[in-house]
Amino acid sequence: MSVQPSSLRGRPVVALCGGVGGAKLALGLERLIGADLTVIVNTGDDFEHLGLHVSPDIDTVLYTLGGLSDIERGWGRADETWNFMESLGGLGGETWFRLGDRDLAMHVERTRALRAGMSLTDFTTAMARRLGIASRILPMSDDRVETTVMTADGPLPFQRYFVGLQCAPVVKRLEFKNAEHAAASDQVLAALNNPNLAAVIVCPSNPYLSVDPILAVLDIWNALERVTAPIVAVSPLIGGQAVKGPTAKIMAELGVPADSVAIARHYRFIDGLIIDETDRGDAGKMDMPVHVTSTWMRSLEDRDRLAADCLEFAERLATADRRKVT
Ligand code: FO1
Repeated sequence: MSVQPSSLRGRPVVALCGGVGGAKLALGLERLIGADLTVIVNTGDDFEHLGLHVSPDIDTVLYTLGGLSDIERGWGRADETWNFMESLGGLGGETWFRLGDRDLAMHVERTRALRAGMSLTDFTTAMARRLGIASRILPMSDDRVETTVMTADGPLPFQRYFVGLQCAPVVKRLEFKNAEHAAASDQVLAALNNPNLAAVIVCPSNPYLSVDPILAVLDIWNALERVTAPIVAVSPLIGGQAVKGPTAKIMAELGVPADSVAIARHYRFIDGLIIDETDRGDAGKMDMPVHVTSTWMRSLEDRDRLAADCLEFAERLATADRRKVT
């Protein structure tokens, strides 16, 4: 496994994370620094489905770090069976959003806990502990924030757009309903306000669908503005394409070039960007320090190596007067 840079050892790190792509890096960070890591997860995708509270990105992070995830799909649990879905379909129920038999247990238990008055933060913390995860996994807020995709065909709730319509409608803009009123939890604020904080890592999640909802929570944005530790993002694009998901399609629809330069402009609050070797030619076009490495996480070793790269880059930014570093 990769080695953590010496000056950061034992110091806390915060990662901002969406679902599948981001969780891969969160796993590398968890393996590298364990209990020193806090992952703040997007909950703009959460919705009530079949009477259950579903938190897709939180579950993706929990299953990935807990070693239960389906590597191929990226979401849901490994060794899944679909008896519930098949039976539901047979009864004429809704099957457009698939809940596997094993996964169902999480949604049932979460719904029961929330209805009994437990916060999403406490529930997620309890599940992380149960799954043997050393890092803290925190929802961005315990208040509901609803990502709504404003499309050429009208407004769509996130999962209707993402799963139901397979991201086909043309995106005009995104709305994060209630984000300005949603409070960050005490745990999220404590992690970001920690004076010993070594780095904030923005995982290679979709900036528009998965990271922006986190930034739209005013408490989090304000806390990030006060952070003095380096804030480093990993571009989700490799050669103008995301490894998975609609990032490039959405950028094109929003009239933004699908490249790392646009990602750097979008993340105006960061101190440095990590881009893939394929995009090395973009490094000189950005007015911020850039680190070029392989960002494609195919193996566990790739996740470990990119996690170590993020921390090393943050360490260099903290000590090297934030000059251009490639
Ligand atoms: N993604 C799909 O493409 N199809 C599904 O049927 C689906 C079901 C699902 C159930 C639970 C869960 O935690 C995630 C699920 N996802 C599914 C993934 C999810 O829609 C997306 O990965 C995120 O919301 C985007 O980050």
